[in-house]
Amino acid sequence: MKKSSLWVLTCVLFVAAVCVDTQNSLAATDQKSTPADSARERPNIVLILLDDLGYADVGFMPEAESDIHTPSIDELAKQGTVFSQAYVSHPYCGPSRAGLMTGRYQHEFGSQFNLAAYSEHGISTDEIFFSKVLQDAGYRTGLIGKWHLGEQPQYRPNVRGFDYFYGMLGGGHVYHSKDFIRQANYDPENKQIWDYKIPLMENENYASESGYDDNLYITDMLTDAGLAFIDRESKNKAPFFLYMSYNAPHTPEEAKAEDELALQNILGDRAAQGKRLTYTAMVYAVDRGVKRLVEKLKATGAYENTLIVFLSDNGGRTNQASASNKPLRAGKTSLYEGGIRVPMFWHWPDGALHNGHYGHAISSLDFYPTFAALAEAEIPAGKRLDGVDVLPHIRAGTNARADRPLFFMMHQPDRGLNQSAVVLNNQKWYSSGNGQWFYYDLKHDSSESNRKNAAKQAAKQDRQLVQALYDWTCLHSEPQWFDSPSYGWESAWKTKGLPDWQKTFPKLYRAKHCNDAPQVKLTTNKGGS
Ligand SMILES: [Ca+2]
Repeated sequence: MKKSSLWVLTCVLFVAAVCVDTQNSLAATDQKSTPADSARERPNIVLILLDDLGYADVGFMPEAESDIHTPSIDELAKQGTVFSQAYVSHPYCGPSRAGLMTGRYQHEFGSQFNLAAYSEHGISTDEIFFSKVLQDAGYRTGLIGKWHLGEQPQYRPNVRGFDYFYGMLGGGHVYHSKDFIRQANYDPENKQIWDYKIPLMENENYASESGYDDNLYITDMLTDAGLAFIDRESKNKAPFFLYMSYNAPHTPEEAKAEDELALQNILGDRAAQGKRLTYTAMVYAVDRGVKRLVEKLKATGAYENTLIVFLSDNGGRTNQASASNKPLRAGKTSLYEGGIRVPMFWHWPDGALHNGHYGHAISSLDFYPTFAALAEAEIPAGKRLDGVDVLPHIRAGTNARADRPLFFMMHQPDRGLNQSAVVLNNQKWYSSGNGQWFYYDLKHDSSESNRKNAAKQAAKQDRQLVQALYDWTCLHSEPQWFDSPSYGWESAWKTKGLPDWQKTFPKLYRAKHCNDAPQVKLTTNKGGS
């Protein structure tokens, strides 16, 4: 290993582990994204997060499927910046959202698994969400839709930085109101009830059912709530942050019949069939929602100075043949690109964004420091962050992460394995967790189909990325929960000796690795005041 390369990686890890406090304080308080920003009103931020949307399942992506119809989303993307190498920090819902809201890898605070329905657990309150940082900076904040970061009162949106919440605390919901359990028939003490059917919430109460009938569709209900939020908040001088967390197109696959018909009419022979038609109609319902959100932003005068960010929380589900992540390999719950690389655009007319395509790697971990800088917010003292303020790079088209690898790990207790990957620019190392590591050249092989040839070409120093990934595991905390008890993952974790770094990193493993690494902090950060 060359000394210079080692230094770069040491620096990367050192910055990741220790230096971020200073860096991000500076980013938040002393630096403006451009000098012009200080003269401008702080922008509104609308974050549109879809659930399990495939990489090719929205029209603006380079290899979009022809049976997808998303004209309103595509129009925004065309006027904004499209990202072809945008990552989330985990290949499924809960941990990905934990990374998004905390700006940290979820493994560092024990949130590696989904929260089960009715769980007593939630994301550690030591972790200050960026919603709280924006709220403290004077933003009016709203979450519409899916939360999945803790159902108990101390973990709910209203105490994690959201002035307003409308939606579901758990991991998803059925789509048609005829299938919702009405409040009059709902027993909150009955934990046998499928949580996807329970009444929607508004702040700390169940949402009003006034005007309910059996023909409502949840995607439209969430859009309606988003429109009402924009209506209310655009009247205030304060900027707003609206987190539109649609549960579509996550299962259950339930579309409006008229959306399926509309796609058949519009697309003719190109329209999908069967379950794929249902899925594409669920995405189309979101597109109809985005159209209305844009119209509302325009009608209220908020449009020009609103940053709209659109992405998916993880890759699409290909195992039931509904989603498409073309040309990427695999999908949700995989650390191949199809599980972690997601469709994304940013749109902000007043924001001087780089128009067109941004091809460098970027992560949802970068949102926290970027949004905080935009909001001129103060990041809490001692808050650890794993991302960077990417806005200057998005404007300039430069690489925000040229020397900052992205780490990925998905524990699979039932198999006793840690599926693992590390990406730096176009270099990627991947292991299913059995100790074998494969190199992929993502620039020429984004579908990760050529591991053998690529492995021969891989420069020896690239293996240092696996070392960096191994070093990162020193920051991990034990999982605080293990998804549904019915999976048996907690006992499997123990009986199979996870995390078992020796199995994942056989060539690098040292029993005392973490204890003798000076840059390592094993304690959870307290996150300031
Ligand atoms: Ca998801």
